[in-house]
Amino acid sequence: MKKILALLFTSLAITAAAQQSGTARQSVTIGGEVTAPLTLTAADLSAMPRSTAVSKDKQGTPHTFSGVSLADIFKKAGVTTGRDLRGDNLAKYVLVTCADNYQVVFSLAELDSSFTDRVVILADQMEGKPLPAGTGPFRVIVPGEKKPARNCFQVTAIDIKFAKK
Ligand SMILES: Nc1nc2c(c(=O)[nH]1)N[C@H]1C(S)=C(S)[C@@H](COP(=O)(O)O)O[C@H]1N2
Ligand SMILES: [Mo]
Repeated sequence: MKKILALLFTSLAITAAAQQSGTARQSVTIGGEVTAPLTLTAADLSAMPRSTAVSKDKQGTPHTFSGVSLADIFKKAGVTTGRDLRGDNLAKYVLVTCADNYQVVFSLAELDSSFTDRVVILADQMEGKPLPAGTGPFRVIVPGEKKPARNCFQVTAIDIKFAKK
């Protein structure tokens, strides 16, 4: 019995440690108001068109990130974009969830190329290398913001939701 408890405790501790260091999830799910829910791995992302985004860190130092634009991910998942992003669809928002349960939202329109030229990406590299320890494997990068609080790291899920009542 003691052995079983010890084993159970060890496995729980390992799971917790993996979650802390971000090694638990090596994929991002795209769900909610989509026609084709996706689970994207690093290999899936590397097969998609690449985009870059420059953003300053908390210290004010700029970094160049690369990955796949949320717009291209949304195209693949079947999210309403462009001409279809009107009427009730303007009440849709994007909820990004991270391994530490940090969450940020965007309105769908603020990520759409028919509304803005700003390209928000799901980055898997910084300065051409995998993301620094504890911030990968995937990080949302929002260029042009005054602070990097929405550059959420260890992203596990991106869900499209409807705010409309
Ligand atoms: N998953 C996750 N992402 C996060 C945070 C967090 O607590 N959890 N903090 C945010 C905040 S408040 C800031 S200021 C930046 C810090 O990023 P930097 O280390 O690149 O400056 O990360 C953002 N991304
Ligand atoms: Mo912050």
